[in-house]
Amino acid sequence: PRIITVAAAQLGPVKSLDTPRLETLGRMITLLDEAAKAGVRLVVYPELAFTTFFPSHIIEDPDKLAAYFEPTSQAEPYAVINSPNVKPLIDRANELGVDISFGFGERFTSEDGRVNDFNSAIYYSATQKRGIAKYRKVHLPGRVDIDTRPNVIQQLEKRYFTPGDLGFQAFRVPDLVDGALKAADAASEQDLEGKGDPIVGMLICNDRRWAEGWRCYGLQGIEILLEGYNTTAYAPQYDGDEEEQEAEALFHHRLSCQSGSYTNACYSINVAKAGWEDHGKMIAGSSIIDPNGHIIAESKSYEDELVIATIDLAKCRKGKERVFAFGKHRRVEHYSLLSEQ
Ligand code: CDT
Repeated sequence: PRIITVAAAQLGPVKSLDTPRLETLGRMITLLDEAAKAGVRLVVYPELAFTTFFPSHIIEDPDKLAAYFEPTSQAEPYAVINSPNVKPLIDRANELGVDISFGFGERFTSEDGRVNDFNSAIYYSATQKRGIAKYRKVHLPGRVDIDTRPNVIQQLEKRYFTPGDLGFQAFRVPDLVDGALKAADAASEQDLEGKGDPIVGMLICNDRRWAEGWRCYGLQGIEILLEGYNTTAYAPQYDGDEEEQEAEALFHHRLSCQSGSYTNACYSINVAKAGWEDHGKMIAGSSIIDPNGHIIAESKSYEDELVIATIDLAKCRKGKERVFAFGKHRRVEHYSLLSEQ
């Protein structure tokens, strides 16, 4: 059977713009070690995992901003794995034979020399010893201009990043599921190749609130959706007191992830960077959600914490073959508005 033990590696705060990169990396490696001991085969880290949530800071000096990005290029799209800021994590994943996925600031140089910054995530296969998929955040929240109101928490993703240009490309992950039975268990109608290697996709934070991305993955037969986030718990510019705001933020986070998992009949692994960073507090609520939309494991702290579940991909079948059998029930003739402005 296609049964895998997976983990959301929630990170507590990465306190400030100056927090040493190797300190955070060490915390990530500790979580990876613990996960391997628990028999986990895939560990998912948050959005912009290696640094504080720098889009909430005003960084005007380009040289200072560069410190929060890792270089990649057309020739070396996964160069991030060789960065001294990242490589020790990759080396440990290789030693342990555990796949990892993480978010990072990507500074990409095209063949013609143009440079674009993206809010990205990759999937690294420890058996293949290479990055096998990349995603660039499509829905960038916030603003380009600095918010000049007093005491606001800045959200400058539109200033620091270009919207993702890779779309929502699902991919197969080799070697994650053991056993000859995997072909017989191929879970989705789209799985005509019968390989049985899990069909996986990635979203980043704000993307999880948009049904369109989930559905693009759903249409590709996705079985596991990986999503990391940094979500402000409360801010002076929002309505309600601090407790109310945080409860609402957590409610909308759960609502989005549970709904996306249910309506696309897939598991989702949702991973926070949580707690108090210098710019403010972020929600926790890291979770693993099943294809019926139920939360099967959830974090209990705002600190570094592993959220582990053993998932059975056959459970994606019910939704994919019944209520959300897209080929049978969708009415695309009425959906043209979705691709118009
Ligand atoms: N990092 C990120 O995308 N944060 C946004 C904040 C938007 S304000 C609700 C999020 O959707 O969580």
